[in-house]
Amino acid sequence: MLIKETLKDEAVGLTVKLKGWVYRKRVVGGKVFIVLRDSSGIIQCVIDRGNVDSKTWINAEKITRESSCIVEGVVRKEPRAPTGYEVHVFKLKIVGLSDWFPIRGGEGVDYLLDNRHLWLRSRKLQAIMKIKHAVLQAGREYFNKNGWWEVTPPIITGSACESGATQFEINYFGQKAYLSQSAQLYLESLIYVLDKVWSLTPSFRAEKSRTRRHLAEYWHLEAEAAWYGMEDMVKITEELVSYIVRKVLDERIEELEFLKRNVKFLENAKPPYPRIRYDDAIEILQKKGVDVKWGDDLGADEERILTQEFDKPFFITHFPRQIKAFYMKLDPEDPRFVLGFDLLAPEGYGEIVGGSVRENDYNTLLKRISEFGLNPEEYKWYLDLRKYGSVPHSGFGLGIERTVMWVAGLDHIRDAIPFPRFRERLRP
Ligand code: NSS
Repeated sequence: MLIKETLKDEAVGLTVKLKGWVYRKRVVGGKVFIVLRDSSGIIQCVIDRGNVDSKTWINAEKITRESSCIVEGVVRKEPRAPTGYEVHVFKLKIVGLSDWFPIRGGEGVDYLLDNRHLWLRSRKLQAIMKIKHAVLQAGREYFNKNGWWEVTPPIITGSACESGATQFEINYFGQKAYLSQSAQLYLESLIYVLDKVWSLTPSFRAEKSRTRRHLAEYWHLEAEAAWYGMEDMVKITEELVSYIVRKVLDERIEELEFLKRNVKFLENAKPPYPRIRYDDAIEILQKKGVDVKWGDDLGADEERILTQEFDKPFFITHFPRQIKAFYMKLDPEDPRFVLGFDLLAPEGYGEIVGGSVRENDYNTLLKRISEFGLNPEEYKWYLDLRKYGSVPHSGFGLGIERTVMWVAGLDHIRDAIPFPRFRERLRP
């Protein structure tokens, strides 16, 4: 039986057997109070010396925080208990007696990261992991319901997708290879077989600086479709994101409340999302006195300022070609720009999705590869796709942890993943 099943009036009077861990312990007179936790919740358990056999009483006195145990008792209503109900215990069995638990409350960020394998047990991280579960399920569901094929691109790659500066190089049987930054190039090959494809994979970025929104390893939800133009893909993006938000609101409201998340902006995240061009973004920033000029890339600070203008997610489109990747299609109406789009989450969060129309002309793509100083040899296979039945197409990538960070209202991306990877931190 799970704890949450005992937290209701119908359970009162029932004899239950619960398996879990000691979240808190208190001894008052002849009674031991344990707050027991499992994946579903917490409940107070009372062991009264006068009502239990000596073995259970010895166990109650001995048991420590984070010990695993099996409790048997009767459920009672108790308004003073943390979750309104408690178990009057008649039997307590210790399964794994815990050493003195090194996390007591009030520890600093680095200490908690060093003890991440234990800190995961906190109710905060538990709530976030449940929200992440809903985000992942929603992504799956959205694509499945709408006729997209799930595919499994490789993680070890021979051709970079995004900036060379953030590539993790690996030794592949004596050859240079990379950990994937994005499945995109492979998804592009797969649309020739399946029209509309998506994947969920880890992506790797050797980000040199430590920021609140960059991980070295993150989960990437990507989609790619033949025949789709800019407008089509922007639409899919807003449908997907609003579907994710809706599912989290429907299924994980308790966790959002536990995290004290103000859900006003989430409730508001229904399509259509506003669209501005890069040029408009620069103008807004300059009007607000930000020191940016046309052609600058928009960083976290600029994005945060832009988000103040919107009360829901919004798109920035049509970026200058030199600040975006080689594969983006040049705008036929003005080739200084690419047909690319970013989706920014409100409330200061900023970019959660990056997408574009892809260059589908062989010669233009070859030129762009050279323009970016990349080696056409590495991209021969990718260029082939423009030789054998080339097709207009587009796609995007959504950062799962960036999305969780926004939806759950976190101030740092590290808590959106159980074991965050940064430069200078590899264990646990
Ligand atoms: O670099 S992106 O903006 N775009 C791509 O990788 C495309 N090749 C995706 C595609 O079109 N299939 O990354 C996409 C998203 C971005 O919007 C973030 O939400 C997330 O991936 N992202 C990250 N999350 C966490 N940490 C890091 N370092 C990171 N980099 C990107």
